[in-house]
This record gives sequence, C-alpha cells and structure tokens, in this order.
Amino acid sequence: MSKSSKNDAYKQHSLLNRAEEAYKLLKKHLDQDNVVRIISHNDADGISAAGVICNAIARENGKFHVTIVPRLKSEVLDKLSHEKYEIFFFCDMGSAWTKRIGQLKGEAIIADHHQTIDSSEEQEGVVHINPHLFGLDGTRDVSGSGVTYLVARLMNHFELAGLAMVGAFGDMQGNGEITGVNQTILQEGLNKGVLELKEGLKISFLNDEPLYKALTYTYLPPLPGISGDLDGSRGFLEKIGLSTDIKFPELSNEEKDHLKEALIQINPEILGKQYMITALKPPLKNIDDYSSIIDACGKNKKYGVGLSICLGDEDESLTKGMELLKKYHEIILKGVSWIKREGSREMDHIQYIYTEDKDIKGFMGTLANISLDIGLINPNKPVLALSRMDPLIKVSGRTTLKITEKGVNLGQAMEQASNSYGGAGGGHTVAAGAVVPRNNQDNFLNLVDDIVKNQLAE
Ligand SMILES: [Mn+2]
Repeated sequence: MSKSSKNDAYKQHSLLNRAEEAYKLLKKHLDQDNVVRIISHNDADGISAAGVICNAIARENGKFHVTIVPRLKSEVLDKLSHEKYEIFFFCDMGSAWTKRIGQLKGEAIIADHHQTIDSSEEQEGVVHINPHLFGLDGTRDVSGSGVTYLVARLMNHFELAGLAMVGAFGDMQGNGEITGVNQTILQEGLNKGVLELKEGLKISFLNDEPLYKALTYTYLPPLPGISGDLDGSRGFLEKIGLSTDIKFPELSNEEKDHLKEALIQINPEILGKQYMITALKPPLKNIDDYSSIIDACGKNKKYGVGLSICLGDEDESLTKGMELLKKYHEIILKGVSWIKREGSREMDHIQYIYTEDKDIKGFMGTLANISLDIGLINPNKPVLALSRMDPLIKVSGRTTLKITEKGVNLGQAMEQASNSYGGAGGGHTVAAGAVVPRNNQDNFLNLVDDIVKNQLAE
C-alpha cells in the first residue's frame, strides 16, 4: 500500500467513526420513537440522500418528516428554529451553518460533503459528518448521499449503497474512475451482492428508448455530432446501415457489434464499466439512468416524485418521473441548439452564457456541463451560466478537472465574488453556484475573472 493510500485509509476510518457517532445519536432518538426531521437539498444527490436516510428509518419502523429545499439559507433556519423536533438530520447541506444548527431546539446530524469556510468547530448536540473535516475530498470522492449512507450502513442497510451511488452520479462523480469513499461504498455494495458491475455501452436508457434517441441523450461520454443532436444521431445510424427507430435489444448480435465498433471510432470511452442495482429492473437498474430520472424530478421541482421513486414507488411515481425526464431531454436539446448557435461570451479567464428563457433557466448548470463536455464552448475556461431571476441573477459555475488541477477553485471564487457584491455563493472546485443582485452582474463577472486569474497564477 502506498503512503498516500494508507493515509487515505486512516482518514476514511476517522470519517467512519464520525458516522458511527451520528448513528448512535439517531438510534437513541429512534428508540425513543422520535420523528426524525430531515432537511435535504433539491438536486439528484440531495433527493437520493433523503432517500437513503428515509429508507433506513422506515426499515427500522421509525418516523420521519422530510423537506427538500433549493438552498439552506437563513430563512429556512429561522423556520426550523420554531420546530419542536428532538432530532434534525441535514443531508447534502448544513456544513456552512453548524452554529445555527446547534441552536435548534433538538439535537442534529449534518451529513454534508461541501467545502465551507464555516467551521470544524464542534457544536453541542450536533454530529457533523463531512469528508473535508478529515482531509478527504468531497468534490470527487463522495457525495451527500454517500455520507448519509455511512450512517445507514451501520443499521445494516447495505442495499442502500445503490442510492448512495445514484447521488454520486448525480453530482458528476460517476464519470471516469470511482475513487475514495465512493470506491469503498461501491466495493461494499459489490461484495454484498446488492450492486453489479458490467462492461458495456455507456448509452443513456439503452434498453428503453429507440436507438437514435438513446444516442442523442448520451452526453457523457460525449459523442460529438450525436450528443444533443437528433439529426446527427439519425444520420449516424443511417450511415452505418442501422434502422433509427429500432431499440438496442432488438438488434442482432452482429448489428450490436457493428454499432459498438462505429461508436468506439467516435469515442473509445463509450465502452466502459456500468453499475447496476441488483434488485431493480430498468429503467432504475442502471445507476446512471436512475440518477438521470431523479435529476429530472429535481430540475422540474417535483421533489416528492423523486423521493417517492427512491422510496420504492415503481408505479405512479416512476411513470411521472419518466415523463419529467422526457420534458427534461426536450429542454436540454433546446438549450444545446441555442448554445450551438450563439456560443459563450469570453472574458480573459472565464466565459459565460446568459438566458432569460423561462424553460431553460432551471437547467443552466446542466447545460454548462454539457457544453464543456461535448465541446460547444471553449474547454479551457470555466463557464458561468447566468439566469435572470429579477431582482437577482442566478449563477451556476462549471469547469473541468483539468482546469481545477491548474489551481482554479470555482467554489471559492464565486463565494468571494458574490459576497463582495451583496450576494451569496459557494460550492465545489469544479461546480459552484451563486446569486447576485442584477445591477452587480458585470462587477461580479469581472471579479470572478480576476480571482480565477490569480488562482491560475499561484
Ligand atoms: Mn451533493
């Protein structure tokens, strides 16, 4: 074992110990029949994280009350401060508010993975689990769902490793190698037989959609000329002599091989590892697809639908979830063709895209990711995706690991720049968010540009 991985194992051990403290606190309250007050984030990771802890509590015959929120802000905590629950459980958020959480009427568990300026300082009655507290990576190596799973696994609910990975995929930790705590969780799932590993074509909804659609909806790995391009996708299939409307399972073995070879020519990464949840059927079986469905629920603000799917409703909620996914795909296609047409506006060290389109507004972070991935915009500069939400501008910042390795930390840049102009923000090195007053949009952009310049120079 190398020195660094030994070190990493020690750090993971410390994180697991903290999770065990949380488990003991939760167990105490479940034994007293207290309702667990769960607050989680509204993205795929946050919804999955809520799913992990709700499932675990339900299986222990416990009771819970969940609220999913877009952001943990002061007003949310004001409301919670009037609630008389004995135990609060924050998923995928909370690390930035340990003090306020310590002042709530009940005890609290925070299961978060975001980096934050606020403290590792301990608060009475609060168990704070966050990889950053132990020198571990929370951007790439574990999600909010993963951190939450570290508590659930102590109740022997190893099958929830699947949902933990759904959250990780939702936070873009599923592309490329699975590393760190995610790898530990994945291995545990594989060892327990609740997860399966397959080698195959990494195409979205491969068995569920006609081929031309499945290919169009595949953004990671990117298929230039096909991803986000219905005509390009049809053209590709026609060129290699396959029917466009056919579904993958209907192809002969020879045709499947032919398709595989043609796709590998475009991007060899299309063939790779896929992770499946043993107990589930498509479209939830493939963790990547499961995550896309929950993401679509989140982006369409149907958090209850997403959470119900995580809680096992494969009828009504899954049907609704698939409708939301369809809508989601249509909006992304609309956005991709817009960016293809107009491109981004480049500054010295960053670039940005801006929309007032009400369909596209909620999807700007995803569009920023896709634009970088499939090469619609300059891959060498971080991109800020701006949506007009009077009187504010909502900003989603995205970049690549290649750029963060050069020293760029978007979370810090956006936190600092938004704070300087009457807004708020923060997040991870590769993905961050902020809101700023609209009249400070240009000042904010210039300051981020400047901070990124300095980060690159350091
Ligand atoms: Mn997260």
